[in-house]
Amino acid sequence: MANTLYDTLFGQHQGKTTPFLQMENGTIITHCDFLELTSQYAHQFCKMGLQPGDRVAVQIAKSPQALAVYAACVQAGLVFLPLNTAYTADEVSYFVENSGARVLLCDAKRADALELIAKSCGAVLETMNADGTGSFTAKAAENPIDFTPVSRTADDLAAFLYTSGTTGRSKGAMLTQGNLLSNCQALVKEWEFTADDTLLHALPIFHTHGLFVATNVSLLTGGKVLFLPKFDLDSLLELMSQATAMMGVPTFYTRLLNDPRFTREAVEHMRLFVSGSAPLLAETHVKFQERTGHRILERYGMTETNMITSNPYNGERRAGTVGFPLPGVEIKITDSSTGEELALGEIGDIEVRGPNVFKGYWQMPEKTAEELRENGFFITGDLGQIDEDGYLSIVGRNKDLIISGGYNIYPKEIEVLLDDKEGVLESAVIGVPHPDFGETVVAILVAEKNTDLDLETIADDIGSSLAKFKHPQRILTLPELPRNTMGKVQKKELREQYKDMFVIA
Ligand code: MLC
Ligand code: AMP
Repeated sequence: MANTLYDTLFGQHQGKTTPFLQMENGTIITHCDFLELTSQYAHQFCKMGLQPGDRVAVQIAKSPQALAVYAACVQAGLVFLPLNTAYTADEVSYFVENSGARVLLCDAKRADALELIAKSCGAVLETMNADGTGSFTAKAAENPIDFTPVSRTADDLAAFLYTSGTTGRSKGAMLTQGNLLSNCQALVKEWEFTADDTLLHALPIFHTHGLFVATNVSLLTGGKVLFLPKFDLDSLLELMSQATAMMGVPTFYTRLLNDPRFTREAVEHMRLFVSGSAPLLAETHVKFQERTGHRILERYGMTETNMITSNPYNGERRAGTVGFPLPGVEIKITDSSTGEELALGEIGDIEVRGPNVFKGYWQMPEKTAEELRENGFFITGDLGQIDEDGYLSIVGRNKDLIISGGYNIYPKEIEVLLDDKEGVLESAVIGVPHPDFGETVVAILVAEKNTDLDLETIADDIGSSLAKFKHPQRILTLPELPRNTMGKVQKKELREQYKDMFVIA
């Protein structure tokens, strides 16, 4: 039996000395170098007693070694579980425990904070630092540089990505080999990626966009990746001339446009700019074209579904829309209350079905059943509309979610912490427009009778258990929250009230 994901993304490059990753300082990691590391890591996981299907949780900086851990998991049939490096120990603890991970890889600087957590969850803690050193890599260095991939089917799990929920509890989205493979195959075709491409990669590799879209597409074609540790405007501008394509969240594009060095000449070699993970303002789209002559290609995806739709590579890339379903993917717009399909042009729930759609949430059959219908359609929680030419537009969300700089933040998770603070009667966390991050977090508190809230202390308290990007940028108080006749808090009203809070005049 084969391991198709491994063979197709990685194994096909066996023995090739072609460049895979080019680091900021010019260092090249060839496909062959990369696969040798991968095999050594796969051996190491086996030595640690891991069996196919076991979860490997990693909270490590973006590096070639970190990427090789992903590849090693695929090769050894393990489930890769990457975690945002901004997560606090409290947050990591939940993921390790919930997933039952057998290993937790982290930076040595975090080892003290995470050692006990790993132990209490029955996971072994090993370190891997931003420069690739660490206890895991040191142990793996003596291992053989080849490893026979463990047999896997398309239905076997390849990764867990945690996505927060409206109840405040994160859910582990189970992604199969088939989900990942079908999606990058579709994208390579749609976006015409070839081995001649050089992708400018400044996204994190703990999310779908940077890992399964950007990296898998490059692995499938054998193209080169300019692998930046993170988004840095200067590096991006410097390396742009060597690239042919870039993928980013809208913040990448607004930041580039705010820099006068970003000119038509600076993008002469580029053939494609892709945007996704958050709404791209039509205004950004237009400004980008005026400045560079390129039309950004906007696509739409989710952790649970990988990529769903894309504007056409050849054909009109329509601002404010996310294009058409990818080959093999079906979408429909349905009535939220009845589930019935709506007519063209009507606004309703976006549902999606196809080989890209995940298997369900780890150990949450009820949650899975709520969102993944028996007929295979997944209810995205996004509201959309399909126009007469077939273009999908996302017009809103049927889920209480804030997307800040491409990171998802679920208000409920913050409200639960705020409501717990002394003197707080209730809270509402909302997203308001932000010039850099698209949206940002604002918390509104109602104090208990005759209580003065110490907002600074509250911010500090909740901050210690939440990743920085989730911290409210402002905390305000109101005598009461607006409610409808059913008693439901009217967040729409609050969002309207505070929509100009961060707008630059
Ligand atoms: C960083 N900070 C953020 C933030 N990122 N705050 C709010 N929202 C964010 N997204 C905060 C840090 O905590 C820090 O706070 C300060 O900003 C500077 O940190 P930084 O690391 O220097 O930030 P910066 O490099 O400017 O990062 C911004 C960014 C980054 C937009 C480049 O967030 C990013 O790479 N986002 C991409 C997210 C992504 O890949 N999403 C894909 C999800 S997949 P302080 O207080 O310490 O100064 C998905 C499916 C799909 O959604 O369709 O793709
Ligand atoms: P995540 O759960 O992190 O995978 O985020 C998925 C969510 O990001 C989707 O449900 C959408 O709400 C949003 N999203 C992704 N791509 C786009 C896009 N191009 N435009 C608007 N929203 C998007």
